[in-house]
Amino acid sequence: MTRLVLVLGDQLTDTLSALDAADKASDVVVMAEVSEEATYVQHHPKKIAFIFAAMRKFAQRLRDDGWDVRYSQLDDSDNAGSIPGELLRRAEDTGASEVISTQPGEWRLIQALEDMPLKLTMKPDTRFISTQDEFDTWAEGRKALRMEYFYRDMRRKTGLLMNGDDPEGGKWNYDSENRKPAPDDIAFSGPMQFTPDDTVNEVLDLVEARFGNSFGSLRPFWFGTDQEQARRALTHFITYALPRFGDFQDAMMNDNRFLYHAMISPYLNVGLLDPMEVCKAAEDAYKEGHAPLNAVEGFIRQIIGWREYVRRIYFREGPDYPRRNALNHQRKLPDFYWTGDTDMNCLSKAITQTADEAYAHHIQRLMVTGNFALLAGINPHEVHEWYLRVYIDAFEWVEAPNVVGMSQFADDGIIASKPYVSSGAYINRMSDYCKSCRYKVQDKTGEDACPFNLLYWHFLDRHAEKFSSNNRMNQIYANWKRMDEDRKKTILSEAEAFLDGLS
Ligand code: FAD
Ligand code: DLZ
Ligand code: SF4
Repeated sequence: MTRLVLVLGDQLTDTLSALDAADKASDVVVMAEVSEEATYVQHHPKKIAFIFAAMRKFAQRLRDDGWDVRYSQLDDSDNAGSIPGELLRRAEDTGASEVISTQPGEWRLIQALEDMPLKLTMKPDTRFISTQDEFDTWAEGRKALRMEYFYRDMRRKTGLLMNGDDPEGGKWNYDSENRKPAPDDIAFSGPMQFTPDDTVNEVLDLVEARFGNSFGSLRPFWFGTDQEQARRALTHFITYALPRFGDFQDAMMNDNRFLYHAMISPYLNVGLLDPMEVCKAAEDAYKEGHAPLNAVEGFIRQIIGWREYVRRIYFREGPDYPRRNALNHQRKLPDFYWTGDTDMNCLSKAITQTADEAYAHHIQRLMVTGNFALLAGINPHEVHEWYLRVYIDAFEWVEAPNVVGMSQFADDGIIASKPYVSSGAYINRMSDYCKSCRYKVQDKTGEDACPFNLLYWHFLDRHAEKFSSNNRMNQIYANWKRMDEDRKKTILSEAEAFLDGLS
C-alpha cells in the first residue's frame, strides 16, 4: 500500500528519518510550496526564495535517486495552500491513507499534522548530535541548565577536540581569547556567493511577484541552494575565515557585514549541511595546523553546544515558550525596526544590513537589536516575531530560545543566568559604530547622551527587585546605589522621555 512521505522545506537531507523509513518502490514523496508556510509570519523574501529554490533542487535530487516525488509549486492552480491540505490532496490522488514524516521544527506544524484525518507516523529528527531523551536525562534534577556543561558532554560524545577523557589543550573553553574588538581591517572577502541559475531565477521571479513588498531586499541573491554549493561555502569559510573566527567573533563594523563569520546557518538549518560534517572539517583544520585552537573550539562550541542546546530547550519547554514574558514587557516594537530609520547608528546599521542580507551575526542580534528591545521593555513576542521574519536562518526551534530566552530573558532565566544588557560602552568597545553616531557614547545624560546609557540604568532600576540579588549583578547594583540621587533622577527622567518618544 502506498504511503506518503512528507519532506518539509527545512528537511532537505538524503538521510532524513522519514525517507529512511519509507520504501522507494511503493511510497510517494510529497513536497509542497504552500502559502500558509510562506505567510504564517511575513518572512524576508530572501528566506522564501532560498527555501523554495532549495526545495525544487532537492526534489530533483530525489527523483534522480529513483523516488516518485509529487511536488507542488506555490502558483499551481490546485495547490491546497497548506501542508495538511496538500497531504490530503495527494492522499486522494494516490489512495494513500498513511503519512510518514520527520518531526517538524515547530510545535504549530506538529499539531497541524497530528490533527489530520490520516494515519501519521512521526519519526524523530535525527539530524542532530544529541537526542531529546539524552537531554532530558541530563536536565533531570539540575537546578540550572547551563549550556557549558551540556556542551562538555557533547564533546565527550562526539570525541571532537578530545584527548581521551581530556579536552584538547587542557581547557574546555577558550572564549576569553575570543573577544577582540573591531580590527582596522578584515582579510576575508565574505561568504562564498553563487550566481543564480535557472531554477533560482524562476523562484526569484515568483517571490518578487508574491512577496516583493515584504521587509527586505530579494536581490542580489547569492546563497547556495543545494548540498554541493553549501559544501563549497563551508570549504571557503574553513580555508579563508576560520583561522581568525575566534579572535573577532564578537566584533562589529560599519563597513563589514560578515567579518570572519561562516554564514552557514541557513545551510545547516534546512539540512544541506550536516553538523558533524561541519565540525569535523573545522577539527581537521586544527589538526593540520591551519587554524588555532581558540578559533576551532569556539566554532565547534556554537554548533555542538549552542545549536544542540537550544534545540533541546525548545522541545523540552513546550508550545507556550514563545509566549513567555517573565519581565512583563509590553511596549510595542518601534517602527524603526522595519526601516532602520533611527539616529542610533548601531541599530540603523544592524537593521539595514538585516533588510539587505537577511543576516546579522550573533553579537549584532544579541547586543544591538536584542539589547535595545530588552532595555526598552518591548513585548518579547513582538521581538520574537521580528526575528522569525527577518533572518534567513530563522526557524522557531532555534530562533525562539535565542530570542525569548537568551536575548529577552522572557523565560525567566532558563537559558541565561542574567539578562544580556549593556550600556553603549560595550558597543563602543566591540565596534566602530559609535564613531559615526549622532549620539555621544561617553555622555551619560543630556541631549547627546547615548540612549543605551540611559536605558541601561532604567532597566536595572525598574527590575531591581528581581535582579539586585543576582550574584552576577551585585557590582552593577552597588554602582547604581552609590550614584548621586539627583543624577539618578536625571537619568531616569531622560530615559522616560526617550521611551515616550518611541511610541
Ligand atoms: P557563526 O558565527 O559563523 O557560527 C557558526 C554556526 O554556529 C552557525 O551557523 C550556527 O549554526 C551555530 N550557532 C552559533 N550560535 C548559535 C546559537 N546561539 N544558537 C544556535 N546555533 C548557533 N541562529 C539561527 O540559526 N537561527 C536563528 O533564528 C537565530 N536567531 C538568533 C536570535 C538572537 C537574538 C541571537 C542572539 C542569536 C540567534 N541565532 C540564530 C544564533 C546566531 O546568531 C546565528 O546562528 C549566527 O549568527 C548564524 O551566522 P553564521 O553561520 O555566520 O554563524
Ligand atoms: C519557512 C518555510 C517556508 C517559507 N515555506 C515552506 C513551504 O512552502 N513548504 C514547506 O514545506 N516548508 C516551508 N518552510 C519551512 C517550514 O515552515 C518549516 O518546516 C517549519 O517552520 C518547521 O521548522
Ligand atoms: Fe549605538 Fe550609542 Fe554607539 Fe550611537 S553612541 S552607535 S546609539 S551605542
